[in-house]
Amino acid sequence: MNDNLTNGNQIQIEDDRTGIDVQTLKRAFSDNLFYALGKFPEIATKNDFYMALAYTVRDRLLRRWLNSQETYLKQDVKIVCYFSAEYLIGPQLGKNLINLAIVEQVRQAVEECGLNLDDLIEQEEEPGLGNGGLGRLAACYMDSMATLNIPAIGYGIRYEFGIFDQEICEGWQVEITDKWLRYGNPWEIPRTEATVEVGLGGYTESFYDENNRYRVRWLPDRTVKGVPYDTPILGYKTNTANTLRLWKAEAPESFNFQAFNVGDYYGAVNEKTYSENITKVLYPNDEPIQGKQLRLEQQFFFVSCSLQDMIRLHLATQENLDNFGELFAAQLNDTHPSIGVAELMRLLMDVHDYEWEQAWEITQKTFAYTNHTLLPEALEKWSLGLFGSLLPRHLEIIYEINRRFLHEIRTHYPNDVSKLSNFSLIDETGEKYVRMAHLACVGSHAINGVADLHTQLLKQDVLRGFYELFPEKFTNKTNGVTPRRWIVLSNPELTELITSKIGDNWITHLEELQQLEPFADDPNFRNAWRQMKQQVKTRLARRIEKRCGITVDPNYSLFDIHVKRIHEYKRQHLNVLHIITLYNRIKKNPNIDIVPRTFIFGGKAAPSYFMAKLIIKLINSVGEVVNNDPDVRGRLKVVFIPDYNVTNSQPVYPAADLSEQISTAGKEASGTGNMKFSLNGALTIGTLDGANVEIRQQVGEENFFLFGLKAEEVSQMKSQGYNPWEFYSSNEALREVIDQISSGLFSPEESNLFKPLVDSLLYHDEYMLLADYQSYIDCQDRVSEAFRDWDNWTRMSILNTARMGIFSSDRAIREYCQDIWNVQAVPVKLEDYVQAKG
Ligand code: OX2
Repeated sequence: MNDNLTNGNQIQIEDDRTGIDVQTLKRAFSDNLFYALGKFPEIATKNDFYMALAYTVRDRLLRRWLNSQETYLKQDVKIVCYFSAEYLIGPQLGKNLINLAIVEQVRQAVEECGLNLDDLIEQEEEPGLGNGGLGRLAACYMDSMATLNIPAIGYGIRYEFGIFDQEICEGWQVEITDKWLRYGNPWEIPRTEATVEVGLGGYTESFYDENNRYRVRWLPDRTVKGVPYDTPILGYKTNTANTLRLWKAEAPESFNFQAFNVGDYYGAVNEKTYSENITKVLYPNDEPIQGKQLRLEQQFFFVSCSLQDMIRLHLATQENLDNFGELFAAQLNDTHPSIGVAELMRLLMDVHDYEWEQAWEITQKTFAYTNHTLLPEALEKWSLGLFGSLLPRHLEIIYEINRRFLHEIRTHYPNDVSKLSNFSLIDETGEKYVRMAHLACVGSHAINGVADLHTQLLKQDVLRGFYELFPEKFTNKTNGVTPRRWIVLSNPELTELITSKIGDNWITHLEELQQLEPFADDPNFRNAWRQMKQQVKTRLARRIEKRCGITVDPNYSLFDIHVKRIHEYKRQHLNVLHIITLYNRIKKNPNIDIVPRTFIFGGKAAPSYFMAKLIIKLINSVGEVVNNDPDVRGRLKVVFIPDYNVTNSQPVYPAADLSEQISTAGKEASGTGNMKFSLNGALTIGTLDGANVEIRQQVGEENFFLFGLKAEEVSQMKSQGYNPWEFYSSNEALREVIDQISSGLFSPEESNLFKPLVDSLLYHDEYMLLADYQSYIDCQDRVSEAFRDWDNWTRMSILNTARMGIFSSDRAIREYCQDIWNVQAVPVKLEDYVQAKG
């Protein structure tokens, strides 16, 4: 018998429950199936097996998780608190197996039970708690912080329904509610003991305290309970496991009791529903959010819960909050959590008795703000009426912040009254609004953009005034992605090939991919690279066949991939104009020598974004015609992969030959999909936008397909009065394509179907597709020519991977730690847990 089991007061790192040899894993797996799920193998569903395996893996990271928390608590270390309304962490099982370095043992263990590991991994339903890039960035950063042993807590919202699932019916997007919690979530643990209360509505009153000091208190007319659900975020081959703490809203008991006492049972239940609505559903972005009271409630709810939680943690070891900003660095992931500035001020002054000046110093020291967009419609502002009725105390605090801030402005610019309205936290140009970006800028000690160009444009344009006022607050932090998920997990074939040449240190030191460069000239390596690419393309081709019923050719066809949210500025429809252009060339000359291409799209449109949904329909309609035209002979294929999410994206990035990054210059803040593609050896066709600029610098101009107007040319052309019609009338090929769309060639059953799209291009063309059309087509022709020379294409592909190392999220996190957070790594020791006696 195992000695550890008889040693009653110790739970060991590895024992019969947590060992990582095949036999122990097998035993733990069947134990979990029986004891946690109540099933025998004979009656278990695939999901039962998945759950049993998930628990088995979770058991093996709990030790690291608890030791990490204990280490942070005991050592007074500075902790990063990442405030984000969105996290797109993706499926957890595969990632945790890799980080624990137990993939092979577990594969064998489940095989010996007659199961297949990949099938079980596929079974997991991912938490879709985000819209796109911003939420996925938060997830990559959580992974990197854990891997780098940076103490961190990710704070956010546990939406009951995440981003909708997308189905495609007759070419249209249909939204289905995302019931991700339906079968339970084995990765989270509720921590009901850390529940907090959050107030909403009501009024404020002033009073004099026992020391005769003027004070204000907030008397909310509702309170909601915030219950934390924790998910461990384990780093790669390290003992650090940080916490993702997501808050769920619940009704406070007291409400129910009151109502029960007066016999109002239904009223009580109603109140409960009302409270729980706060964390019911994620707002799909890209639609104006203004006026959505529930959205403001969500933001305030999770921020208040999180700040109260931090204060509780702090006071567990510290006497007071004087050094709060020395022990916490709170990063605002866009303006969504920026109400935190006012809430921390309130907590410090109204609850913990601080005076304004000291509270303000602590607040500014604590917060830093990341901006993720230049699009004016995405800059958050809340009407004063809504804001004041929900958060009366916070509005007062914001007024006071503003009063003091505008006083500084007056001293700084004594002769310029226009500055006051430009800087004010309150927009008074029409209906009055609170400007959340201004609040974030004033309340933070650091402000950053997410790519070089984006930060430059922030300084010149959107946040120009703030940059002039406090230039020292501004830095750039170019985004990054985690190589653990986006190479090791998504692309095992590439992982193996790289590791066979340069070892596996690149997984945590991505710059080491540079060592691949010399192999670009080695014909054997190029051969191996090409075979590897063929293999992953075949893998994707099989999925496409299964999911969409479309046969594509992984061997000779160029995989041209455009996956991301559907938005006019991202210009999926420019890609469509190219497809139709190629189609027309074939129709005119069916024997034309053309490089075969498979156009693969994926992405969700916000449910109320009419134009984006019409673009999805256009892609599918063009596909219908092109895919079924005998003249095409399979040389062009158009595929729309439904329900693009983290899970479905993982097989996509590795299979790309060409990555479409074709947003209008100046519109995409950074992009991160662009990085995932190029890291996996795709070549990019792109504009000088977002991080494309830096990607091109890194991989070399000769290994990047550049086209289109530059950001300053875009604004110049706009200011000179851009007329899309001129491009239409002077370009025959373009005119033909546009006319075909408007004549109903792709919508025979309803010839006017795409009229809104065509009209928008011909008469406004906000995103300058027509201006960039010819340059795009010419560039695509260069791509096709280049693809004919497979050997050189492969060389370029290798060089892309080899030179992309700086786009690791590890690099980004190191920069945040040094320049903004002033946080150090804290190694965690694995220790047996000795139970307290008695
Ligand atoms: C996105 C940006 O659009 C994208 O360019 C960027 O890569 C990503 O954030 C991560 O920084 N919502 N999503 C974004 O910005 C906002 C606002």
